[in-house]
Amino acid sequence: MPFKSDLRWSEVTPKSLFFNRRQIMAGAAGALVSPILAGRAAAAGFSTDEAPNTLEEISTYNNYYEFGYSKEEPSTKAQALTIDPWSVEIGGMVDKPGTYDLSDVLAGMTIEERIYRFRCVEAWSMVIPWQGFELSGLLNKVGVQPSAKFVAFETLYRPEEMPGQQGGSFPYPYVEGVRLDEAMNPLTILATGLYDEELPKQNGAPLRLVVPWKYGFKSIKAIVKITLTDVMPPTTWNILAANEYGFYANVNPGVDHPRWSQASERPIGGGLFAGRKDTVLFNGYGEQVASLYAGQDLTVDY
Ligand SMILES: Nc1nc2c(c(=O)[nH]1)N[C@H]1C(S)=C(S)[C@@H](COP(=O)(O)O)O[C@H]1N2
Ligand SMILES: [Mo]
Repeated sequence: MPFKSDLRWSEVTPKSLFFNRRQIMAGAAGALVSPILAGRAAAAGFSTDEAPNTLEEISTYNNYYEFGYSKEEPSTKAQALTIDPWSVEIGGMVDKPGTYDLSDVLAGMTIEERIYRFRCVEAWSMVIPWQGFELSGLLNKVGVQPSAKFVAFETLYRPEEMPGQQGGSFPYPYVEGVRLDEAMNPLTILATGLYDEELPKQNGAPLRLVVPWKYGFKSIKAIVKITLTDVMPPTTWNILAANEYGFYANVNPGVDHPRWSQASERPIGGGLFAGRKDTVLFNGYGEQVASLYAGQDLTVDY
């Protein structure tokens, strides 16, 4: 039974972890309850009933190369990032292009909790209780033109606050993209929060993509630009190593990374002696998304 309609993180988190989390929250300076949560609606059957990782795990084990290559650096270094004011340039094949203030992006969007499995291409995984809204809601608001086939995303480029962007060989800004039908799938969200709090900066505040059936690198952080286009957009990891990271990046235990197996994964926080678990096609979301790839060879379109 992977899906339940009405579970909240507080119900699926073991009590001990819950209290632990409360203590962490109490100690977190400046943790503000997001006003947009007032409009929260129940997630209609999209959340897993698996126990989420702790806030500490989710916010201290990160991939965010703009703040360093290690898992630990983003949780401290990202705190220097200015996320208010924030605007998102939405353009390309849309009826209402423009530079939208974050509050205009959020206007009319329904913020929901979505407890999703999250699988990194490096073969670790977590369960994360996001708050966010369906990307389709925003795309419908700006009006997608019939010619559009893909949605491209870009992360903030601000080297003075993102030390990883100062020099080096990594091509910034980080860019990502999905096909329009993938973008419109109700599982695809723009996340604004975690555990009923504002999204930590290291997790991509104030706005990051979450596509739970794809490897984590698709879930681009700190989005400042969204472009509707009719050509498959470039994506950062594909630019870096096309034979290792494809455009689709669907979680698939049957298609190994050239340098390691994708057949299993290491759940973060499982403890020293916790075993690996088998990775599931489309990260377990096949019922919702397998039809998007009917007729495609997933070993070619990896
Ligand atoms: N801008 C940006 N977005 C990014 C990354 C990054 O380095 N820069 N890393 C990606 C990778 S590889 C993963 S696994 C996830 C990690 O998200 P998390 O730190 O919230 O778990 O973010 C993705 N989004
Ligand atoms: Mo990743």
